[in-house]
Amino acid sequence: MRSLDHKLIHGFIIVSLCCLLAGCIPAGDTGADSGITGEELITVGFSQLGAESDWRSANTESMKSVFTKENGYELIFDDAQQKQTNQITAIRSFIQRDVDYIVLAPVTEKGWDTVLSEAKEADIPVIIVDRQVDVSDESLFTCWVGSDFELEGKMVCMWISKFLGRKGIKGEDVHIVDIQGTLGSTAQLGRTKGFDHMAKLYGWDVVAYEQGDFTRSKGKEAMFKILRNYEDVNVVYCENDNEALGVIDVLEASGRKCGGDIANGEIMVVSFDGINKQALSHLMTGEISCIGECNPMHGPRVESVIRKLEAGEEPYKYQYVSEGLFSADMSVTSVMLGGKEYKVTRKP
Ligand code: GYE
Repeated sequence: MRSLDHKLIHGFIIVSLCCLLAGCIPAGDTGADSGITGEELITVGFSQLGAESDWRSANTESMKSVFTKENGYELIFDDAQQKQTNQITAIRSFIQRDVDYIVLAPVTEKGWDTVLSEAKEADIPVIIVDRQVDVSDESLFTCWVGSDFELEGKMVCMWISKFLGRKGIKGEDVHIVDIQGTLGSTAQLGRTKGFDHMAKLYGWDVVAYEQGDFTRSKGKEAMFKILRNYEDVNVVYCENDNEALGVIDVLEASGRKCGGDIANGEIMVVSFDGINKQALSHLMTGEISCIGECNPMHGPRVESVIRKLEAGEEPYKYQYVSEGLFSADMSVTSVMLGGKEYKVTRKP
């Protein structure tokens, strides 16, 4: 009996020593499936606002492909289905789980102060991606990565003006509608602001604003309403490609032709993104005249921010992605804004 005890104690000491020397890896966390050994995974909680468009799906994909175990990350992904309350709940659960970083793609700009203060109190850095947050204290988030939506809007409008100008069409003969994205989102606010600014500058007749919510179905509804209520619309400014697809469905079903020859009765459709395959094929055939590029591939950009933070460096607070225009018609090859030239290319 005594010698058995002895053996057990002996064995225990040997196992403990081996364990100490090996760095004592707790059971179930051997690093075997993490692809990296000896290093802990960085946990990232990502609150994605929804899945309303092809842009959004590409954006989600970009994030998921970067934040993998092989790359050293544990990603907790949450799809908020267009509801800010769901995003707030997700952020609170990330805080509870004590993630290393929170990444937020906010549905709209306002209403983030409280939950972001909670993240700050918990000492978790928050990286905002795509749309922005409108908070009273900018220290509530570490930095933001995304597009300049107002600039995108201005670029598309300048393209319209140059393109129609070459055909001898005057500003007052442009009867344009704006099919807006999700109201209160930075993409909508910026693209509408850019539109308003340029419409005024060129003396366009702004016939109506309708809500399109960045979706094909809402784009359809909006265009139905416009056709019912207004006769002379000749340009449709859609705040994304999915809306444009809905608009084209309705226009074609009503026997109208989509295209840039508005002097001969065509209706010109322009939009934003350049991701959806059908929209790109419409671009090639001219049903969509121009698309303002919007780049969704933010995964690597957010990751490089995290790398910087891990290295103790400070990332730039606002990181804008540079973008251009797409059109199959090459009569306009670039637009100039704020002293900078933005190129028009045939394809993304
Ligand atoms: O243009 C649209 C999406 O916020 C940039 O949201 C994003 C916009 C994008 O639904 O397709």
